[in-house]
Amino acid sequence: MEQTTLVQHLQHQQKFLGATGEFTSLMNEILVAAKIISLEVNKAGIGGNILGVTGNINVHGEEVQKLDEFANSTFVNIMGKSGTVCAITSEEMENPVIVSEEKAGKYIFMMDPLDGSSNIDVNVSIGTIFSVYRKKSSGDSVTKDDLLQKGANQVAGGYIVYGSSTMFIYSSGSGVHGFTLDPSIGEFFLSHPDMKIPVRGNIYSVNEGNQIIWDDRQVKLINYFKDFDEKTSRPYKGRYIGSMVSDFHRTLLKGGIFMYPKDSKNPNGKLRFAFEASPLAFIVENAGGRASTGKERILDIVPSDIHQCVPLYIGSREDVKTAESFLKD
Ligand code: P6P
Repeated sequence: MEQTTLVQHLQHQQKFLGATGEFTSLMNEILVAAKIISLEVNKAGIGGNILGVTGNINVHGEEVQKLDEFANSTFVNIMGKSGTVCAITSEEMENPVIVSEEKAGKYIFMMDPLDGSSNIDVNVSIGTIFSVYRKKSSGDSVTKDDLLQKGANQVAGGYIVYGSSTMFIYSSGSGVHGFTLDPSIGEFFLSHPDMKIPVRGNIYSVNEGNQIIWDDRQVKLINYFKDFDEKTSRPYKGRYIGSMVSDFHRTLLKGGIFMYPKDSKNPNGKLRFAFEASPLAFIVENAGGRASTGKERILDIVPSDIHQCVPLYIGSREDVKTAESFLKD
């Protein structure tokens, strides 16, 4: 069977765009890091001491797992030497890494290096989420505005899910495409061309353990999904893995809605705009879906801080619109 690699796919996508190849090279370096991390994730628990916590706390007050740090340093080293990026921001790093001028390229790389890492020790799928932007400012130095760009400015958004198979899903604005790693030869091949999310699903995904700290509108919305109504396929099924990449991947494939609402503990939500909400919003919109804070389109947001959090409603277009009808003023 004819197999298509990511590089072949990107070259076909860009052949009329006069691309310089720098973007293709950047994306290929992401795959190199993904293969290295996939190997570590899949042998975690066998020998080595890669499981467990480092004893450090990240900027969000969360325990840093050893694999978090491994994933972060793997991406920083590989992307930093790729010659394609001038800055790297990460959920695991308070401040950006600015690449030295002789190694710098024209892109900015933002990532959650290993999302869902609290699930590592219980063998639940985890993932990497990333965004690529162009440096906007002229001159050699990277400015604050370069790092705090509107979500819609993304050149590409994507994620890698380290699960029963390792998959790489991305969009560069021309559809959403999935590649699956063939571990026997260490290459990713196109397995899910031009992915589209169902217009409406029948699954809602949220941590209902937070119900006591939600506002009334959110409680009413969840009760709507649980009510009986044959016309709108309700009650919906409840599914929540607690690893966003896995919950999102299921939503992309099967439809429905994933939610992480604001609550009295997290008045701006828990998920990070730059490293979680924005890249997945870019993907879901390119697959025909919708992503909002409940009031505002995620991709219209211009963040004020690289670690800014936002409430997130993401998935099938009609299901997110239903959520907005309960949440908008
Ligand atoms: P909670 C993992 O830490 C994460 O950032 C996402 O992967 C996941 O969706 C969410 O937090 C889970 O949060 O509060 O439900 O445990």
